[in-house]
Amino acid sequence: MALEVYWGSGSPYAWRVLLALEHKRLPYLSHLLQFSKQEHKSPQFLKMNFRGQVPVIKDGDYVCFESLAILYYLDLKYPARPIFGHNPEESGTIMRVICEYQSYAEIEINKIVGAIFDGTVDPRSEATTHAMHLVGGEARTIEQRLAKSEWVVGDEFSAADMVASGMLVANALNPSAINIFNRGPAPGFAEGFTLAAADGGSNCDANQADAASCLIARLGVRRADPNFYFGFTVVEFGVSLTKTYQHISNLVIDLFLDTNKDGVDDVDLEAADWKSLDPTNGTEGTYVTAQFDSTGAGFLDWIVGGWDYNDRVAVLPFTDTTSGGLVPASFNYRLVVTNRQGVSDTQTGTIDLARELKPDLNSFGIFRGQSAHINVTGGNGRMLWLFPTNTTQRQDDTVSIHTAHD
Ligand SMILES: N[C@@H](CCC(=O)N[C@@H](CS)C(=O)NCC(=O)O)C(=O)O
Repeated sequence: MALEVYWGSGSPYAWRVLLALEHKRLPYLSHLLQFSKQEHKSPQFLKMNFRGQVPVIKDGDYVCFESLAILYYLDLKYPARPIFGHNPEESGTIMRVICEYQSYAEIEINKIVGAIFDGTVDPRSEATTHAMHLVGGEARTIEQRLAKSEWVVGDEFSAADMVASGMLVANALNPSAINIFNRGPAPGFAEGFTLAAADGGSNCDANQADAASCLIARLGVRRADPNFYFGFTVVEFGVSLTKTYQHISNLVIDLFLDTNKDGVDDVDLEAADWKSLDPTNGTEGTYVTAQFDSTGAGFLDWIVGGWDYNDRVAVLPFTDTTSGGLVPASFNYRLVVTNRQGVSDTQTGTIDLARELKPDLNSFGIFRGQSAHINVTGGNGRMLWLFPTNTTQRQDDTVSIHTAHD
């Protein structure tokens, strides 16, 4: 029998459980109780939870209430996509953050909520102001964590996010801003793009990321600042790979564009070692971009800078149609990355630059220990951020943006 969940609208405790069920992709039967009709005080409900509070779950004959207990039960009973960490240290930290939240934040939040909704406390009282200060302090500890990672603990959504998400609603009302924090040890660079596709290429899925043929991690796109390109209007592609390249000249990166979306490629944007593109005049070890039309006629575009040995990300510039290049505002693409061993990987997708997400800064340096607060306009979507000077494992990241179209 399907798992059943009893919940009430606007209850952050119930949200925790719904988030866990969704995250674990567990099918469930939803019972939305009406507080106004006192459905949570009915004799049937009180049999499940004598306190008359949501959430409650029923899994076969087993009934559980108290949101944190439910999360714990669900994780033990359905261990796939764990929410209490992958090892004792992660579990300890997740539980620590939850305990801190419950001991120091939740108790104060409930005083403020009481003041606003139930009228049990005077909103202007010293006690409420004091509670607000304490909650602000606790919120900052969570915010500091989120400045360094997309999730409250570690690299994944966990029970800590589910528990603290009630408090984070204020943050979620303004998710058009992102924080980037340089954890050190050196100054770093951040490069922001609109994500084109997050999955790997055709040769890999999430379970095969280590396969030799799985090269592509993500592709992003943006219009570059013309000041960086002598006034030319240039489209930059941000590419991240699953593996490091010893020298970027070991890679040939082709973006085949179907500009009129008729199923036939009409433009080849290529990034490769200059010598391989122009054996007579090209300099070996200099990485460049070039553009070719459907007849094979082409031109050298830009020298690619900014990469380092053993990186796995690159920013590739190509001049657009308004400055004499072949990149239009909208097209279907086939990204093909080929390494020196002749292994190649392919990703296909569609790009529409009218849907570009525009951060107020998309290319900047940031000192160790500093954070940058970046506002984004342009609508909803996902951004790809590349950190070329970071350690290779952490050179790319994605973030969801929700803004009104500007
Ligand atoms: N500690 C409980 C709190 C549950 C709770 O306070 N639920 C509220 C909704 S946010 C409720 O059902 N209130 C109805 C009542 O107490 O009469 C948990 O974590 O599940």
